[in-house]
Amino acid sequence: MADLSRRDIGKLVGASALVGGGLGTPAALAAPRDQSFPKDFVWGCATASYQIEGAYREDGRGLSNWDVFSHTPGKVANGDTGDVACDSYHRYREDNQLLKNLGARAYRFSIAWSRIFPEGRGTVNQRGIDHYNRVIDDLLANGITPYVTLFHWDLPAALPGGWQNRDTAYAFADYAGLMAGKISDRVKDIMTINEFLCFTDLGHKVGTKAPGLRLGPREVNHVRHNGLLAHGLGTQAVRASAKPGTRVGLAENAAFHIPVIETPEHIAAAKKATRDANAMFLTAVMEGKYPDFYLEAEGANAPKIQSGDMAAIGSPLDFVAINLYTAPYVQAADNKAGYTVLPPTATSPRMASPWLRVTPEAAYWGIRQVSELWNPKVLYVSENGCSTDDPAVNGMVNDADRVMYLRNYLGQFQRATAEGYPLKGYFLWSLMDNFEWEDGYTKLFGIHHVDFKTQKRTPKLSAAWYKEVIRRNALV
Ligand code: GBH
Repeated sequence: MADLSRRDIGKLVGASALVGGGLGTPAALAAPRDQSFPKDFVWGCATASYQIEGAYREDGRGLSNWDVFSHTPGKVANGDTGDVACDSYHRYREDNQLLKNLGARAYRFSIAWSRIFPEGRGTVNQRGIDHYNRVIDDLLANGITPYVTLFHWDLPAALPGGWQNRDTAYAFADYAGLMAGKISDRVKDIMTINEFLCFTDLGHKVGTKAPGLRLGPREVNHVRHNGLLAHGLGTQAVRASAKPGTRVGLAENAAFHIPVIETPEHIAAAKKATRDANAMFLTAVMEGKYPDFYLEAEGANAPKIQSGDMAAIGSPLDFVAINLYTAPYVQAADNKAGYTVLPPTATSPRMASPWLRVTPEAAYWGIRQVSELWNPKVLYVSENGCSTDDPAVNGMVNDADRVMYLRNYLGQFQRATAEGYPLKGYFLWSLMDNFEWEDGYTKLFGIHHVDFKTQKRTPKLSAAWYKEVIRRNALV
């Protein structure tokens, strides 16, 4: 339908150009393209515990691997830590008001596992549970729906061997089951795990994230498998202990690919590239097995799979949530894989974080590829946003670059909804400037500026823009 009307507009524009010599505005051209989102689209913002909470030794919280990592000299820019961060542990009411002022319907935040189980497993710290109950109750009192992530990288430091130890997956399941039992009377959407690649590969192979190791391929594959197993056992545990009607999913930064030209051969090549690139993560979760090509390529280094593992990992999900930032272009090719991934060039536009290339079409193709490959019932964008350098101009934080970025990505998400893909909501990363992992406070993703000396929050230009998008339920 949308295509037809666009074609009609094209005809009209062509005709009027012939007749009118290009002067004046044809009526069809003046009519704005419908850029609205589906009714009941869930507009929200996202954060994560270690990046915003601070209060790292308060109310019985145990240390996490990110406390250890950020306190190790040389690991994080400027020696920054999350000891205080945005102090949201104490200021959550104020943060919830920021959401309310935006008109946001939902908030995605994560629970710090080590506040609940200071030792990772065993003794429960009731004060940790009380804290999140207060956060949830305050959100609900303000008409904001909580979406809770159970693990966003802050692993209890006390767990022996961390993710190298298979037992950590079982510890996660205990924690997931406990929390689901405590919050599912009020929280209906639970995400097990955020982004496998970051705590597996970047933590254990590249070493830029906690715990900062550089292990060999066999050990890395075991870490990946333990991460997937945690998701699978965690999903089962949530289902076993949550109130009926609780929905379970995960938040994954799947690797997507943009076809260089929108023709059937490049579209098919890009889709295959996406299934291949996620073989050890989302593909395994959605298909309940590692693709054969992956196991063959890894050979003796392939993960050791025990009976029941893949059934747990492939547990059916109620929704799939995608953290979507950037993706490369892909071209069909006459080689074994059937495609070539095009490397970015020196002039590829990027935001403040060097890895964050501006590729808005990734938004549309990401949603379409997940839908076509695995047909999930419901999709969310659990994160999308960017880092910018935000000078204050006339008392306003000028992040027009962020508005440019968001407008372009949202346009592509809108296309996906208009074509009928089941995208039900969008969580902007991030509600406010926060601790950006190994970049510390040098890369800022917030639509609210945070003065880390005074903890004052100030809406940026992008917050005003996002508020208007939410108000209209349409791209502005
Ligand atoms: C998300 O990860 C995280 O969930 C969130 O906590 C974070 O604050 C946000 O994005 C912004 O970064 O130079 O090759 O090591 C985003 C996906 C994938 C982005 C890994 C950084 C490292 C690139 N991340 N990537 S590399």
